[in-house]
Amino acid sequence: MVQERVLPTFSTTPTSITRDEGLVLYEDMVLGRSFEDKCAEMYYRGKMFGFVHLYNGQEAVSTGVIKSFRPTDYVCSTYRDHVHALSAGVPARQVMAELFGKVTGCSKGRGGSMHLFSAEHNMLGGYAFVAEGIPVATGAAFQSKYRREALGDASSDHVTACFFGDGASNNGQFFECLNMASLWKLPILYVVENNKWAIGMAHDRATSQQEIYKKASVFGMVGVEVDGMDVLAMRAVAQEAIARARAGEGPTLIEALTYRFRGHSLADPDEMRSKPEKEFWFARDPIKRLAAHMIEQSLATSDELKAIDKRIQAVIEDAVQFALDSPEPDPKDLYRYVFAEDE
Ligand SMILES: Cc1ncc(C[n+]2csc(CCOP(=O)(O)OP(=O)(O)O)c2C)c(N)n1
Ligand SMILES: [Mg+2]
Repeated sequence: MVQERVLPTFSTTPTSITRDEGLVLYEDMVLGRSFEDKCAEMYYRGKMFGFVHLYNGQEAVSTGVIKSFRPTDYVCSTYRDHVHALSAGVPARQVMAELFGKVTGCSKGRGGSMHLFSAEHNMLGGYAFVAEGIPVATGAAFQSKYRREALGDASSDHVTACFFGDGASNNGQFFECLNMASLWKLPILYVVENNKWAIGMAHDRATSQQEIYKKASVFGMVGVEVDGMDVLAMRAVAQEAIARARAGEGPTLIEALTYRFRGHSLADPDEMRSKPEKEFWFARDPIKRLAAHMIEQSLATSDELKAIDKRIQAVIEDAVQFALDSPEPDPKDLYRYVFAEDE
């Protein structure tokens, strides 16, 4: 069993939330979880092809960061990208249709599960290659700064969030990009979702310095460790990092300690991880934790939360129906979108 790291000392104390803020966070996490539970069902019913990687258990990371963003900020993900896209505002219909390979999908049916894009929602993509999104996100942060400082566009104060895994943090692109981002004080959050595993490779067997956030220090960057199963802690750390980025004070490396509740992909029988390890993390389910907090603090009743669950279920059913009813891409359009088209 992978030794559990003692859950972190926060650099930031989670701030209290209002009822409305709590409901937004709750709804977003329920959307992510329910959407993906439905993905598993549709995958096993043969509606999706290729690999499908689910995010169950990690929702607090996406929600805590992206719901602290403005709609004009940028999000960059990995192949485990459905929930980041949903948090960024890509409609469930468009994400489901993309997973079905339909022309109405956010990547017009060309990308599938691992390649969700939406220019409209500043979703810079899911990427199948490990660590491939890190340079893309770093470039997005660079352009925000360049527009503002070199081209004099004062409105260009956008922040980028770059999500990737513990496995990706051993890739060379991670180190190269952190170096540049710190040197140029780029407005970016590097969010490592440390779920302890890279497919079947345990983090402690692959990584010399296991506390990934400490790697920020060699670049003179702020690095923080946060409980990635606690959306309020995620939100507090994200808000602080976003404020720093927007103020021109540069990047932050955030290591979120989290866990995926399912196998690496829907094709993985998930036999590598021990039962006690899984149980340790299942008990920290971020959705149940926020629900308990909201009820305890009298921010919402159990019935109100159940009503949200029900409403989201209807959104998911609608997304599935939309995806089923949508057409496949036309073979005559095979070469479309390879190059930019004239307006
Ligand atoms: C460059 C590259 N090498 C290897 C792979 C095969 N691969 C796919 S996912 C994965 C594990 C990555 O683990 P991590 O970064 O921790 O992300 P997680 O799946 O845990 O979210 C590997 C090695 C790949 N897709 N790209
Ligand atoms: Mg991992």
